[in-house]
Amino acid sequence: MDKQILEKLEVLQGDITQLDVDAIVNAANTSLLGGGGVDGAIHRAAGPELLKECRTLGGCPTGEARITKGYNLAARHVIHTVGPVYSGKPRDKTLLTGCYRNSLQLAADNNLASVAFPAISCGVYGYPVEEACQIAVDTTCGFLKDNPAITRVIFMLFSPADLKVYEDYIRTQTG
Ligand code: AR6
Repeated sequence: MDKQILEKLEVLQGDITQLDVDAIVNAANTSLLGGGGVDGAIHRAAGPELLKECRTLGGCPTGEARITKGYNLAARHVIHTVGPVYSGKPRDKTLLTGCYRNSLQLAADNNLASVAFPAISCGVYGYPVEEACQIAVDTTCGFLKDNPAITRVIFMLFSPADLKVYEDYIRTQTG
């Protein structure tokens, strides 16, 4: 992988709601009306105005993404994407790739330079983090090659174990 592209990636552990970036990505469901996990945390931190705007969007199909303002978050925007429920079928990868690509496309369309992703689908949707990590990193690097205006992509992992998976995979790409 191109070194200049990899230098735009950061892998951190913690709470994505605390990040001061142009957009944080939410691992939502097709209703876009909130839920548990990172979705619940983002809605709590952003405040009720976020749900109000989400109600106007009419949901979002799996693999696609929608953008809202960030309200009480430090992040200026929230990009809501809907990951697949893991089934072990090839379509999982297509859909998860779509989540990353479509989220980054929205960032580019809105002239955003910094974007932070959680491990989409790796919580209640059951995607194995080793597989999801490769999709996240490969899709992001591919997108950044053609979209130099995005200068910083953070992968914000909640657990030390997930952090290590990302760090190890990115290390294999730098060699
Ligand atoms: N910051 C960063 N990562 C987090 C945070 C946080 N504050 N909280 C949880 N995670 P999940 P999914 C991690 O279940 O699998 C919701 O109810 C978590 O440890 O939030 O895509 C939606 O409404 C895991 O690694 O999302 C949907 O119904 C990752 O975020 C459904 O869950 C994703 O876990 C979506 O399921």
